[in-house]
Parts: sequence; C-alpha cells; structure tokens
Amino acid sequence: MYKVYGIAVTRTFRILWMLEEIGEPYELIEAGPHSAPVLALNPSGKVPLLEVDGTVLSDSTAILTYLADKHGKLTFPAGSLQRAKQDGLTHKVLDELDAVLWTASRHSFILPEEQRVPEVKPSLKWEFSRNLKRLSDQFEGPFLMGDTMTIADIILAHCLNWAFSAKFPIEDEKMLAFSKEMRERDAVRRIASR
Ligand SMILES: N[C@@H](CCC(=O)N[C@@H](CS)C(=O)NCC(=O)O)C(=O)O
Repeated sequence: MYKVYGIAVTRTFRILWMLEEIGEPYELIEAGPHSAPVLALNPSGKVPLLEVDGTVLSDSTAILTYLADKHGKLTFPAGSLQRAKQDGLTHKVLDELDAVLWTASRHSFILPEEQRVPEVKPSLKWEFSRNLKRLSDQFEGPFLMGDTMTIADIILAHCLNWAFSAKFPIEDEKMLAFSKEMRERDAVRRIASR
C-alpha cells in the first residue's frame, strides 16, 4: 500500500486527490513540514513524500507523474505528442501559478522573518491574475487537455484553492467555473470525509 507523508493543507492534497481519483489504497502519515518523520526521509523537510516498497519519492508533480504512468490513468502516454502538450501545461501551471503563490507564502511565513519582503505581495497578486487570464484564454474545457482530465488539472485546481485561501482574487469566470467543478468531484469529497 502507498504511504503518503504530509498534511492535507499542503501540496500533499494533490497526492491524496490523485490516489482517490485512481482508486488506489493508501495510508496517510500526518506529518508536517520539518517534522521528525519527514526529516528522517527528506533532509529538506519538505512534503509531500510517497513511500513505495521502501523507496521514498519527493515532489508532488514527480509523484503524480509516477502514479499516472504506473496506473495508466489521468495522463496521456509518455512519448506521445499529447503527453508533450500535457507536460507543457503542467509546467506552465507550476511556473506561472504555483511559483507565484509559493513566493507569496515564503514572504508571509516560510522565510526567516528578517528575510521577508511583504511589499512584494501586491505585485505577486497582479502577476497571478495576469497569468491566470492568459491560461484561461487558451482554456477550452472542460479540462486543460480538453475532454480528458489529467494530472495537470489536479495541480491547477489545487493552485486555485490555494489562491482562495491566500486571498489572491480570482475574477476569471472560466477559471472560477473549473475550480467549482473540480472541488465538487467525488474524490475530493472522499478526502474531506476521511
Ligand atoms: N515542488 C515541491 C515543493 C514542496 C514544498 O515546498 N512543500 C511545502 C509544503 S506545500 C513544504 O514542505 N515547505 C517547507 C519548506 O519550504 O521548508 C512539490 O511540489 O512537492
């Protein structure tokens, strides 16, 4: 059985969501960043981690990609042009949304206090809105890759939820509708009721 290390209020949620979507059993070891169980497996103290047959995997996107390829779900096959497009969208979401949100988090509560520059936050909010609008202009739906849901959608939907909780305004109607649809999926409800 897969062992997930992390807590749901972090990017760990992406892994729980994936495992619920593909119907694979897992055990969640609720351990926050820099907690003893996490540090024992990952010297950077970051979560999520996935333990598979004694091997520990890090990075949420790498873990989602591994699970998708292994189970042949929520991905186009490696080596296909559709997969190259899917990967491009995944990286776009990481570069243009995840990285902006993460910079805001670092300057709010991650970096040592004397290294934080809170004045950067309005600029990050502007950049997030601009990048989201660009993504939305390309988005035909219902998913990033059209009719097929992929791991890129899990990452995008997680970033939108993160933006809500970080008080980043989301005004784009298409992205608001996508976010609502994704939040209402059975897999998400199952995580909430665990
Ligand atoms: N790119 C990594 C980022 C992992 C990461 O930064 N996780 C956060 C929680 S969402 C963390 O553990 N932060 C602690 C730290 O930065 O020291 C991923 O997608 O898993």
